[in-house]
Amino acid sequence: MFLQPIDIFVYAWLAIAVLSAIYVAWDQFRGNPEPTVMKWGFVLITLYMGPIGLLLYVMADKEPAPGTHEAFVQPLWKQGVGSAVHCVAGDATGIILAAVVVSVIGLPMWADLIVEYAAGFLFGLLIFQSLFMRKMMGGSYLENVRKSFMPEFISMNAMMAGMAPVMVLLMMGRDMRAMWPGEPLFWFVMSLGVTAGYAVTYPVNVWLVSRGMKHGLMTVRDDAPAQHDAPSQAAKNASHDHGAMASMPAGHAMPADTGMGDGKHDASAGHGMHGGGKTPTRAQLVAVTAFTSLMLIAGMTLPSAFVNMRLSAHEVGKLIMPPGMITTQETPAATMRDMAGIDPRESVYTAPVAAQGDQLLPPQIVDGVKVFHFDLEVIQWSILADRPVNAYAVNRQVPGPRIELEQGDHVRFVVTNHLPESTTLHWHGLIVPNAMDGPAVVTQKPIAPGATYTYDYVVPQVGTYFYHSHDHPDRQQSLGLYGALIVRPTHNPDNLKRLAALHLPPEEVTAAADPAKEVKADHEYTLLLQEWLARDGITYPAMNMEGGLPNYFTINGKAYPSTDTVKMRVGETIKIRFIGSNTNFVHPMHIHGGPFTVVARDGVDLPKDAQFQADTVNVGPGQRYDVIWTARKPGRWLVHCHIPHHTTNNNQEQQGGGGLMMVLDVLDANGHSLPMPAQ
Ligand SMILES: [Cu+2]
Repeated sequence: MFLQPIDIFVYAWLAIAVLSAIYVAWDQFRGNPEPTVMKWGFVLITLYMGPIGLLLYVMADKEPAPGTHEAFVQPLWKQGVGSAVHCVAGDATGIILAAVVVSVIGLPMWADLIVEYAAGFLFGLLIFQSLFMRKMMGGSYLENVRKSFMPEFISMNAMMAGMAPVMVLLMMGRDMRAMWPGEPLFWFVMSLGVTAGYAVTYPVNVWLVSRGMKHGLMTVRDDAPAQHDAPSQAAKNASHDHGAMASMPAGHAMPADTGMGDGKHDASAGHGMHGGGKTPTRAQLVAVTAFTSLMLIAGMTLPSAFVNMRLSAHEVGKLIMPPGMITTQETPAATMRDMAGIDPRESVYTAPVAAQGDQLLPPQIVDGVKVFHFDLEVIQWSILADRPVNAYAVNRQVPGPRIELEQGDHVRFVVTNHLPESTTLHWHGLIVPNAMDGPAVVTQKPIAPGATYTYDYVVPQVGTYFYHSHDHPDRQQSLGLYGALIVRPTHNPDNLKRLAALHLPPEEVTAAADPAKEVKADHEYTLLLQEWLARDGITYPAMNMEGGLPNYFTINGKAYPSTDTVKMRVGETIKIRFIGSNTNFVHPMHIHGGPFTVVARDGVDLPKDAQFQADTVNVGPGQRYDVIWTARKPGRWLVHCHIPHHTTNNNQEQQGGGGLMMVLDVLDANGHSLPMPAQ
């Protein structure tokens, strides 16, 4: 599944790597005249480095015409390629195996690097260099381990110096899918890391070959007679030469005093040494060893200046962080999990583009109790016709369903958590028993993924309220977990009985409880606000922190021009309930066409003499304002936030605005909208 733009390239790269490796394997074993260990070396590095491995093979090693391999591989730069190939093939195999194991076990990144270095070095030395090369070098296994130690150490240090920072910075940077071996991005980053390691160790290998301390490329030809019954390219090549033959490109014997050769072997033993006799001086060897060691230390430690090396794939693996988020060596895993985008693969439902949030949810009546079932899920939701987002939704809508109750109702909310993280719900502004209030950890155990929790209480007050997540609300409420809760006064005797049983102070419960005093209007509209951060197909929780700033804004889950239009007639009134379900910004909500009357604040009706006229109210997070607006003249009258950035969609205007903007369409005397102005 393509989650990020880079994924297309990742898949293409990995496919090319596999195809290239298949080609190299086919071509090598079909008849490229060289030792089996080098054949495998090229196959492995092509698998790891993809087209770059293929390029190296074709340009430096693949016999261009029968019988020409000896001369073709002679140049020092090609010998360096061969030497670096068998270093990288061995070391990288160890490093990659270690990286997989370490990710699965969940070791922190710093330990990851150490284990990878050790595995790479040991794999390279004990298996690839010594065991595989033994055939060509002769001597006992232990002898080969001893002789290979210094060149392997120098070469591995350079390799890891290039590979470590690439792995660390790309794995832990932003798209931490790269930390998990189950993700293709992990393998792509490994591929880049190996390539960087190869690039850094290549010049070192050229030097090692030139000083006779490492093997370069060599030619080995089969001595079997041509197989006439099964003529293959290999057989044809073999028939070209005379008997078993491994040629040294430069024709030099291995110098005995490098510790790499003992001089007993003739050319047929397969030494591919270059620049024979020019053994390094002790000073040169010390200088190169010291320099590559310093490179290694730099490669292993400098990345820790930018990322938190104490984190493991278990803690942050697979997270995708918002662009622009500042992560440092101290950024905790919890911070990253809080700010990470929703993995679109978690989505269980795609809402139709036209789907609306804030839809009235009728209760089930069970023994006189109003029962509501809330299912919390990850869904795909459209805030604009062409802007899908992922959201944490209640009953597959954003905002969650609107709950309309009467004062004194006994309600039961059965909340089932299908989200990938724990959650709770809080009944904002209502006087409920503490255990029903919702703050995670403080008043209740968070509802674990898959678990159900029932909130059960009697509704004490009248007015405009809302519910929202109270477990990591900076993340969950910002991702859509909230909805309106409207309570109306009632004469129902059962309700009044339950209210009396609450023994609440009368001024809290009865101030607006008289249905005769309810402030009514011809129309009613509930307006819930939210900020969004959606980039490159990933939705992040918008927040006031580096990288978390929003680029979309919605009224009832939709950005203008997808917001509702309310049609009215001149003289009619509308009661707008502004609900501060927004989490990070104060939105000065303004209505065109004349002032409105503020009749309630935070659910509490204002006494007549305390009501006031205004044309803008600052709807801060958590606040509610009920206002009555009268349609004075025909026309399209805007309701909008007065921070102009909040009336754009990703900083663009569409049809005259965006985001927190909607239209009150006051029809003319004939019941028609005014014509749109000529554009
Ligand atoms: Cu605003």
